[in-house]
Amino acid sequence: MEFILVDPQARPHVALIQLNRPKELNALNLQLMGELRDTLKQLDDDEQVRAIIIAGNERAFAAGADIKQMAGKTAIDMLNVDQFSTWDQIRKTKKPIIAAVSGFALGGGCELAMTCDMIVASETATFGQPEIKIGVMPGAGGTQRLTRAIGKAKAMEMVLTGKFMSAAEAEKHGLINRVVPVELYLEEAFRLAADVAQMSPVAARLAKEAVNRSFETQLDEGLHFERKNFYLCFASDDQKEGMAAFVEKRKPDFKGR
Ligand code: DAK
Repeated sequence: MEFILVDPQARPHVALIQLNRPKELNALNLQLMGELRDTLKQLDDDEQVRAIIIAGNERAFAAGADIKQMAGKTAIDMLNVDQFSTWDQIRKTKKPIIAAVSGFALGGGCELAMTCDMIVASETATFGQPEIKIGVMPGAGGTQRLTRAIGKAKAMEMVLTGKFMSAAEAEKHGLINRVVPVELYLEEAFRLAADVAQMSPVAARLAKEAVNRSFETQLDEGLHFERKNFYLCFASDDQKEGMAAFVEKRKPDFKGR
């Protein structure tokens, strides 16, 4: 891996992926995205991993897709590269993913954070979809996920003017989970990941699937999907363990079975 650092057991059951192109503010070139896709697939298949954190560095989570790499491309070049398979792989990751964002999360960087399941930000985090300023528009979910997260008016303003949103505003509008001082943001992401990693991995997977389904279906169908996943939890040893532990007044020991 050239542009990504991976620690599969940064904390018990928690993996850390760090985007690592600091000089380019972690601009997401095709190689980096390919490495991220392959790493997520590996971690998703690793039974020891129960939660994944994606972070950049203090100055930048990611300042967007690599403009220098895209500048000369034609529509057919973009089509043939089929970057969407990479983004789809990220979206299909079954384990919970937390974005730990400090500094710039712009364009594809903001979209990457929004593709994750939760976002912990430092006070210096800045979110934006500034593609309009370079003559294009969001291409990896920005118009859809941002709108669902913060509503039409604010999303429209960000997408049409390229204006950035501070971490405090992003928290106020429900784009992110929480804001903490910059020296604590990674630790806070680890804390949240550890909370998730203590739970049943089976239940976490099924619950993540069900929450995500709510973005794609009518209420009726979503409730039906939720119910099926709820029943499926009862096929797991973890359900037996979780409920037995409650009755016996002890901590559950979930195995992901
Ligand atoms: N691409 C390439 N290089 C970048 C970059 C980017 N997005 N952002 C920053 N850099 C590079 C700069 O060129 C500079 O490199 P040198 O000139 O030193 O070689 C270095 O990082 C430091 O940046 P600055 O000198 O500009 O630093 P400043 O602090 O002055 O400014 C900034 C920071 C973040 C405000 C500024 O760098 C900036 O505006 N960056 C561009 C932000 C942007 O427009 N992002 C959106 C890009 S378009 C798709 C999926 C995704 C996408 C499209 C399609 N498919 C699935 C099909 C996404 C598109 C985008 O993200």
